[in-house]
Amino acid sequence: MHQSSSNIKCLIIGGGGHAKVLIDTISSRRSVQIIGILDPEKDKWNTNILGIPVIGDDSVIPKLVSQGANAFIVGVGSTGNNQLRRRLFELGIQYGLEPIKAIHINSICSEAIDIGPGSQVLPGSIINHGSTIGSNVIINTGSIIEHDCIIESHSHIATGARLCGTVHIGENTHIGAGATILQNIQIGSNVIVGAGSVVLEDIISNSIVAGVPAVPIK
Ligand code: JB3
Repeated sequence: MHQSSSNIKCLIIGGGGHAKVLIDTISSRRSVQIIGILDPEKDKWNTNILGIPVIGDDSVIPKLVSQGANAFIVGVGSTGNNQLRRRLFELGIQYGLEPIKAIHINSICSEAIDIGPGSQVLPGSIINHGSTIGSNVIINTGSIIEHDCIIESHSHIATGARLCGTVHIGENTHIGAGATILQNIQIGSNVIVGAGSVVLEDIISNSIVAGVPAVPIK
């Protein structure tokens, strides 16, 4: 595991499966030093994940800040539960940490896009011209965000999902693995789109849809 000597000393909040992909992603750029992982599971404390120590739970953040930690990223993927990811993002901000972006060196990002703080663009994903990504968004492995899409904060585009051109996704929304959203579709906030769904019509906020074509299931 490469350890950068960067002045950006980053904590990863959450130490499960997603955190491993995130460590690979951050390490691919070598511009950030990851100094530790925080996780409430005591059996992980004093172990390490890909060479990064698991230091304790979130209550140790103030001590780590006093020791030089100055940045963070949410390491929890939490499929379908973006409220937890949102809460952890707000926690890092409260403690005065800077949210870093994690953009894998083997992702393909147009130069004409905006990516907000704390957002994650994982290996093999593509973001095309004119798209805007909010804060604390996950663009997971191998997903495709076509031209002129808007993805609002705390949303998660899961592995292999595809957004065609000019799709709008609201806050805290989860687009399941392998789902396809056709062009110009508007999806609200707090929506879950089931894995493998094909979305042909707009979806209102606070709903769960699934299937081919996707229909409301709750
Ligand atoms: O499908 C893919 C490619 N990735 C999935 C990802 C999107 O979601 C992955 O396979 C998993 O389904 C899931 O990954 P995640 O979120 O890392 O899940 P898990 O492996 O269960 O780890 C979550 C970790 O977050 C656990 O170690 C929890 O203890 C920790 N956690 C939960 N609440 C927390 C908190 N950590 C901190 N620091 N604070 C919390 O409040």
